[in-house]
Amino acid sequence: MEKILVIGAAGQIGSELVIALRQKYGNQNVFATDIKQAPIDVMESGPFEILDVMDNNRLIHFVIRHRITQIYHLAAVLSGNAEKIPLQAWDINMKSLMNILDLAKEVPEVKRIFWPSSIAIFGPSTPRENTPQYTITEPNTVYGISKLAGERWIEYYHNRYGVDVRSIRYPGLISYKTEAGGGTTDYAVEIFYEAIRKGKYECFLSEETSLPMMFMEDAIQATIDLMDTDINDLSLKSGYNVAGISFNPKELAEEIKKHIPDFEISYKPDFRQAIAESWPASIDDSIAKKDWGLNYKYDIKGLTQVMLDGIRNK
Ligand code: AKB
Repeated sequence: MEKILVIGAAGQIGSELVIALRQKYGNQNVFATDIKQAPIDVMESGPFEILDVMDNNRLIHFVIRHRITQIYHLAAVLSGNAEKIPLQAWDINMKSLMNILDLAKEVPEVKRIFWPSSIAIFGPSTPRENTPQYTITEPNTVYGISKLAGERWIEYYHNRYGVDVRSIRYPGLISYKTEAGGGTTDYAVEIFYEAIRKGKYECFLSEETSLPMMFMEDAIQATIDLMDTDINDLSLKSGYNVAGISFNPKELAEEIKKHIPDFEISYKPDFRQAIAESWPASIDDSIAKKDWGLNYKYDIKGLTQVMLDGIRNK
């Protein structure tokens, strides 16, 4: 029987992944942890504990005590926030990953790990359209550097110690349950809240800045599908390109206007504009489709409808 540890259960991905994993593996078999309180349903539908992934001793004890077999390590400082505290962000993003990798090497019961990578591993010298899986990767953000280094480390641990770590290069993730924090793609979440609260939004990216995005339900399904795949079918031992759908702030605003005709958007690009311009506008995800059957349910129209309904219901 699988016993699953989710680190970062209060975050944007974690708060939805915990619920999906509990539906699949049973509430009592999915241990949600974070350094802060998580949404009520995460804390009440199964075990929840405050746990700091940087505290190696407690982490190992936790894993042994609960006979953990799979770890989803989702805690990270995202791109925008990381630029404000570069060394601290590097430390948190890398040390936490190394703690998990070393633990998996030492504790044979831990059979499989998920660690998110990001489109941030690409940089200004990467081809921006239909970015291939293998291409130039020269990130110029601390977050991107840490994700690229992480990808190299997970492959190294696989080849050297047989540790099974799986990873997706997530595009921007769009969801309404837990607000994202500190990312460059977060405009695509904030815009919906502001559209409903104020009827207008001042965007920190310029109108033509296209980025790949994905609705959270599709991201959760992709994560679970990748983790369910037989390792022999996975041709990559690092992060898989995942495309989602590409659009720019102007196109998203047009879609919102179909539901809220008076919605107004204005543009005031800040430091995140340069980060966005260094990332792909669209992605080639053919290897993920071939290896583990990646597919999507949501386009820009579908996710706009669900975001507006979801935030209104909240
Ligand atoms: C960010 O904007 O930092 C993240 C990401 C693309 O990894 N959403």
